[in-house]
Amino acid sequence: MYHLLSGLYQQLTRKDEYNVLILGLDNAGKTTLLEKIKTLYNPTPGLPPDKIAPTVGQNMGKITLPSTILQFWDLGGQRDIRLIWPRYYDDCHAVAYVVDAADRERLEEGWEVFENVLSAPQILGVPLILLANKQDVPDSMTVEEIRNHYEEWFQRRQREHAAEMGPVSPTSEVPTAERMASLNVQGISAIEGTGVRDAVNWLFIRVQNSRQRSDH
Ligand SMILES: Nc1nc2c(ncn2[C@@H]2O[C@H](COP(=O)(O)OP(=O)(O)O)[C@@H](O)[C@H]2O)c(=O)[nH]1
Ligand SMILES: [Mg+2]
Repeated sequence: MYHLLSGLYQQLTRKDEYNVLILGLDNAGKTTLLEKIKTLYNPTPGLPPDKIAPTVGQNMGKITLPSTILQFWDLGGQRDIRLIWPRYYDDCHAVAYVVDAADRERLEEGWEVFENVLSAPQILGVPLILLANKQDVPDSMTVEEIRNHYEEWFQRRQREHAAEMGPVSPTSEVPTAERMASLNVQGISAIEGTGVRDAVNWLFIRVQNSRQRSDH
């Protein structure tokens, strides 16, 4: 009887855990975002922005939602730390890619790294949101501008590749092109918290949907 009841209890209180990777260049605002998510969703607040040092290694934060735990992984964004990102791809259920919408100079570098993430086979079927951070900065780029900038960069890169490869275009580019058409871009301010709940909700809904699809 005890086993039956405890089994039932476990069934009713079961929470599925999902790993969400927060990726992007260093200084994009990944750690600030993670701490803001902790502050918004957990009883004990995350670190305030002035206590956040550049990330070496990883930071992790868990939040509890209805029948779900989202586990956010903020991996460092510096060049040599980026080499370890692929080790996390196998166990990842969603990706939030953060760009600094106020730093036009590093946007292209950000797209190159983004493209690298997208081209990983483990990431192909995984829900992905692009976060245009620092919307509170007065001359930061809007969601629309960020999307256009990425599309232009992507098309330019395609043309350069095509020129290098000759008339046969590489088929491996197709999934990326499709993905771009359905790419979800969300404006946020990790410091002020604007847009952060919307982004977390989107991730929550999408990981649940992909669970339902893989259940049968
Ligand atoms: N104005 C503004 N600054 C931000 C925002 N998010 C992060 N920052 C600042 O950007 C810098 C880098 O942030 P951090 O979270 O360490 O970036 P990370 O390297 O991607 O983890 C810090 O000075 C943050 O205070 C934001 O939404 N608005
Ligand atoms: Mg960091």
